[in-house]
Amino acid sequence: MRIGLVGKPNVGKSTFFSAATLAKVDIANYPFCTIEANVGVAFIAAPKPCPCKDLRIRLENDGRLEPVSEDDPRKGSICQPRTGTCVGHVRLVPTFLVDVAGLVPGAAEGRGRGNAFLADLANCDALIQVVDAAGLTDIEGNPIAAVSDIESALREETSFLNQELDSWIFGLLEDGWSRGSRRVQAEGEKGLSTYLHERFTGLGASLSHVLHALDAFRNKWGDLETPWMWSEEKIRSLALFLRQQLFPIHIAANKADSTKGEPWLAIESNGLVQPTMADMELALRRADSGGMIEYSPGSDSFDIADESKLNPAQLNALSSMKEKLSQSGGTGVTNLISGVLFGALDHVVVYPVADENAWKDGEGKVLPDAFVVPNGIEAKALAYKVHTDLGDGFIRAVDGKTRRIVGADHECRDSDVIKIHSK
Ligand SMILES: Nc1nc2c(ncn2[C@@H]2O[C@H](COP(=O)(O)OP(=O)(O)OP(=O)(O)O)[C@@H](O)[C@H]2O)c(=O)[nH]1
Ligand SMILES: [Mg+2]
Repeated sequence: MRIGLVGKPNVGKSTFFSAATLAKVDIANYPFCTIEANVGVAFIAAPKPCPCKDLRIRLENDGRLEPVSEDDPRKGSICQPRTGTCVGHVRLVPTFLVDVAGLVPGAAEGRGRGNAFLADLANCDALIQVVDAAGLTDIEGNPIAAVSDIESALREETSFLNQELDSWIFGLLEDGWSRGSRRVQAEGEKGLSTYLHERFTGLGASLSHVLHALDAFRNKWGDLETPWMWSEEKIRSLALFLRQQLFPIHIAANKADSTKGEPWLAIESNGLVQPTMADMELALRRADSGGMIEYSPGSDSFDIADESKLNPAQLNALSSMKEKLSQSGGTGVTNLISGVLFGALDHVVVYPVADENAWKDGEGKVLPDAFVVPNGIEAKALAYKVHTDLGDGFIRAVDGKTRRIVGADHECRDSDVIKIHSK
């Protein structure tokens, strides 16, 4: 999973990126050795408890495990994650975050990083546009006193990314239009969907994206016949419907600590809209890493470790952060990422194991792997995610919770434990 952060300069993309990818020391030991400079890993809590909770209950009932002790640093978790951590059965799973700098008007016409910028966006599974909801910067990112009409500024800012994407998609459509039209002449409507699917697979288009876009288009324009006669306006409108399918854009209405009212309510978006306080998230995570406070990302509060070690200025800063945090129900940073991943993208966490009874891998590690996959992924497709050989040699799978033998088309659900048998 790869989530791209995009937005005009100075809105707080890098702050959001650093805050979300700042891992505590004990989770920094992850095996992504070579990642690009602007790519980081954010650890996000799985929506459901780690199955090590069920395993613990089973072992305790069998008298093979003592109940959790008061001072257990892992608060009962007994899994051994290869990546991320699990404390109190809250399993943290990795997701890639990309800081995609370089949003300038005219990218589709080649301005700034031009098509390279747009191609970076297309490589992401989802996009979060960071906007400055406090209106402290102009459209080029220069600091200003505060815009007079923040609502319309925000609408303009968010529609401008959409327009860039629309023009880019329109360019790609126009480019091959006569070929696409010929296929409609030969094959009818199906020719159009097949053509669009092929044309846009590079941008992550599935056939279902294309069919949804064509449905919306049909609602507006009626039939889909004679595309060789379509006006530019009509083709641009198809580009828009395709963009809505291919690039839902989620909004981080950042600097929410300094806004007047709730200007993000004015934003029109086909994705999530979440007020965020990226620099507070960064400060809290740093203070937590430094041992000054105890803060878990996503929480609306934190505990000060030892007040006697802090000076009055530090105590003041912490108490004002605490107030803002409880007012807004958290900084919004992890909530947004988790909302995109598990809500909007409808992904779930599945735990492949080699032993369906003990829930261990071949080396005896308990529930070492947690895969973030589309909800309902079929067992065989899951096998391919684990290893190509496992997919190629797939025979059957076993649901670790029910111990039922299931076939290649068995749909996996959130927090399932799956054993795959393969040749
Ligand atoms: N008040 C407030 N300021 C913030 C917040 N997040 C970031 N900032 C400030 O906004 C400024 C820009 O932050 P960056 O993270 O560098 O912004 P950017 O979008 O990466 O900017 P470019 O890399 O130039 O495109 C910095 O001064 C941050 O401290 C926030 O939640 N609230
Ligand atoms: Mg930056």
